[in-house]
Amino acid sequence: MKDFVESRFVKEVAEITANMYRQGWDERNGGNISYLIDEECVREYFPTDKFIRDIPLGFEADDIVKGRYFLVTGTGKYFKNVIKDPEENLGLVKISEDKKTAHLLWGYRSGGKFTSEFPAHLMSHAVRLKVNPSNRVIMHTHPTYTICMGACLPTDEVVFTRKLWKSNTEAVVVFPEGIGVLPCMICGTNEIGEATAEKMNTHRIVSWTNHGIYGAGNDIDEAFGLIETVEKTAQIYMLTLGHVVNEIPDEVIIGLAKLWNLKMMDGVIEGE
Ligand code: 2HA
Ligand code: ZN
Repeated sequence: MKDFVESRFVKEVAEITANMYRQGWDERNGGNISYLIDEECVREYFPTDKFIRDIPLGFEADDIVKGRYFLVTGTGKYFKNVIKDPEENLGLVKISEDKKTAHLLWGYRSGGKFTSEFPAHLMSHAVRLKVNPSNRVIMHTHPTYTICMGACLPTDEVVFTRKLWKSNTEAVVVFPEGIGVLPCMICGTNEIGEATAEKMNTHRIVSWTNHGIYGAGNDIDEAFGLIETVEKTAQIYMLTLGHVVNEIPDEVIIGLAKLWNLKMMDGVIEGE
């Protein structure tokens, strides 16, 4: 069997975590990623009925993730270190039949476990898979300007989305469904996981006020691309705050949505 460390899945996560660290988004153990891998891919590397150990999930996961495999960043692990030692900082788990346990197939070498946010990730995966069966990735990170922007605005997703769309012409094109916004909450709990997943019914990105962002995508590039576009836009917003002379007119935003045949989030642009 092939060596999982050499797989494209481990390489993709190792490269993106290093990249995100260099963006300055993932200080210390900040951020976490989970990546759904299809069984036929897992079979190239492992027998699918032999496990290293079991790790309780701490909640009962949705039926849709039962028996599925996730490559997940480890709790307390640093994004900057994944590329140096993937087997210590990542783990591959299979969700058990009773949906309460994760069977470990690979990784967390020194006895570690998945990120404390894994329940929140699984809840978001379940919702996104129902909306879009091709969704594979949930990504959480602490992008600086997005957090600044959240601190400066009311916790209102129409207001947040409008400010983003009015600051960068790419914004409405990349996330026409807008950004979901949660108030400041205690992270690592099932409550914030449920609230995030609820937003994921209608948005692929959710801002956690005073904390960071959650993004979903069909692959690593798509989830990252979504987050980096929000962050770039938030940077433009914060750097121009109080000085803006040329704000993107509503007609241009409507024109962009028409050009790309996009369904915009309701209530953000007047007259739409
Ligand atoms: O994994 O980012 O939200 C560390 C965190 C918690
Ligand atoms: Zn976080």
